[in-house]
Amino acid sequence: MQATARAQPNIALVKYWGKQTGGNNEPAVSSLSITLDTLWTRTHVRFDPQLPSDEFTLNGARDPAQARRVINGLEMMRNLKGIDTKAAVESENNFPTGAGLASSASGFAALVTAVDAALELSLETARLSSLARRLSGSAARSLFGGFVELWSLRPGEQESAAKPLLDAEDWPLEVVVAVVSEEAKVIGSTRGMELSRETSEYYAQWLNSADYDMEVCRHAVMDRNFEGLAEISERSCLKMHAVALATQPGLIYWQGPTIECMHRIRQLRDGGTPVFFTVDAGPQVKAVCLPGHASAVAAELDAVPGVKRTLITGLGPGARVVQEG
Ligand code: 2P0
Repeated sequence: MQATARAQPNIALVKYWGKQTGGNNEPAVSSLSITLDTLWTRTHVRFDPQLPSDEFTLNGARDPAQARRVINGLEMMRNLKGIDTKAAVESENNFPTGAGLASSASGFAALVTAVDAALELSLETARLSSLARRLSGSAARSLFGGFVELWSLRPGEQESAAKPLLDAEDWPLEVVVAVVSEEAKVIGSTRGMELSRETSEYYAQWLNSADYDMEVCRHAVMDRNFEGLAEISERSCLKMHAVALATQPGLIYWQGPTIECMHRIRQLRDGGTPVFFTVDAGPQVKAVCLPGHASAVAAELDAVPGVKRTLITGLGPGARVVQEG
């Protein structure tokens, strides 16, 4: 009744921003992401009849903010098994939570994978992706490695799940994360998306153009067309921020150095370096580049005033059970 799993965070190139209103945390738009390599969450789950209630620690400390969603995940999967046994969940990130890397994505992907093994449910990866999506939309994508698609619900489907598009080894892009600020964001993604749906004048156009962006992006990936990928990824990112900026109150996730990094990356690309930017619901900038260019890009971004440090990673595998304790 115990197991350990590892999962990596992912970065969306076509962004998820907005949920459907029917519940179940169904995304209102499709998204396409890359799963990272050297950054991971490791989660150990132990079901124990002696435990009076579920327990959750992150990096050795209780984390009440995340515990609610962890317990929701345990409940969903206990129901599938038809048991009521409580669990102790110990989770550890090898990357800083303030680095703007979605730790909820790797965290909930690792959780459902570990619980599946501990309860011997043997669910398909697509089913685990769907369960992870209910806990956090981006977590659905970290069940798979490399390039991953998460299409919003199609007519006739009950639940959306991510699916793999291309393995990491087949196009081993590199990612440089420029850390600009480690302060917590004022309005988190979940609330931000809700406010955008309710108030942003650009929200309807955002929904209408999402499937087209997905098609353009998936073709760029399948063709290993870096120029095409750069163009659609930056466009999706900037459109998502336009929707956020037009929300009431305006959601300004960028700091000054965020914009400086975006300009620097465009200058580098104009100068022949194969690199593009993407920015999520926070100030950090992620620079995606062709293999062999990450060190030079990191040096450039480290030199931008206001950048605190950079992290370099490649693309990696999906969530999996590991033997270590
Ligand atoms: C993404 N983000 O596609 C987008 C881009 C942030 C900006 O997925 O409410 O933590 O838990 O489903 O997954 C962050 O949102 O939101 C996110 P919930 P989640 O990566």
